[in-house]
Amino acid sequence: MATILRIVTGVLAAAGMLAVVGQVPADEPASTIIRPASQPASKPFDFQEARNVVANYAKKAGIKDIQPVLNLGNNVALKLTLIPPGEFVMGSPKEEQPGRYDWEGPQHEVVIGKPFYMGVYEVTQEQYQAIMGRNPSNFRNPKYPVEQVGWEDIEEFCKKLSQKTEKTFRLPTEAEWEYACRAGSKTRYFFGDSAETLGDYAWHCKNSKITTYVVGQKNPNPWGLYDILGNVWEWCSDYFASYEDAKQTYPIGKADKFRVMRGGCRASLVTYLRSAFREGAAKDYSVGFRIVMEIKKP
Ligand SMILES: [Ca+2]
Repeated sequence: MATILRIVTGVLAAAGMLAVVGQVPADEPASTIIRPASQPASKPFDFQEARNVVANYAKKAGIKDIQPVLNLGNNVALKLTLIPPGEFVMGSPKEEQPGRYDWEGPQHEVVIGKPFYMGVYEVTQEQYQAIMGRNPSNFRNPKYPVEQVGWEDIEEFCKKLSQKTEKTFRLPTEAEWEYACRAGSKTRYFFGDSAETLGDYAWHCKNSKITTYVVGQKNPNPWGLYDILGNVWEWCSDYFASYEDAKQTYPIGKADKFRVMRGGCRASLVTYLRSAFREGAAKDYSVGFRIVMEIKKP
């Protein structure tokens, strides 16, 4: 994986495309923005505390459904959870060694101005089959995450899913993904700095026997997201780009054919499962994904 990223970064540098452009900021009132990033680094965001933050935000914003479940037909469900808006510090500090790459920095404050729903699990094979009528995965089980999926396949998946449900589905931006993964933590992993307990939360090279697993078997992060680290890599909507000159509100990578994927996978080193770790690959590279459902008017 690191080889892929080095190639990507080299191409970007050669093309002079290391800048990051920002999207138009939302006009979300500042009063609705919570600041989980203010949690001290030594105290990762607690699960109950996170639930309270979500419940309080939902009440204030008039959002009735914190964990909607959509029916995709044939007894296939899609469960999502509310991620409230907030601010966080994206990227890792230079001292986050071993395994840190320069493109994880510089750290920068990011505002996620709007709430969104995110898939509680990676998209599974039965969900993908229900929407796309096909299943490209190598490790086959309806409840395993779908893999062997390219970035453009997901565009098609989101379009079809949006049409079927009359909602708006898309990939998370890289900033949304890291914000959701960190869940208020500033530590290497959302549960702390040590990889000793990583196996309680994630499938990775040391415990997976290199296969994928039924989603949701490990402990979730404080927002209630399962397998956000490990199992399968998760595509983000962004192009792979440097954080230099990154805009702070709704950052999104500058156009190029390489896209970002996050979270590491069943075969990854533990350092690849750090919250700040970034990987880039061509759009037809085959991994997995997790989706976002937009909230129009919170
Ligand atoms: Ca994952």
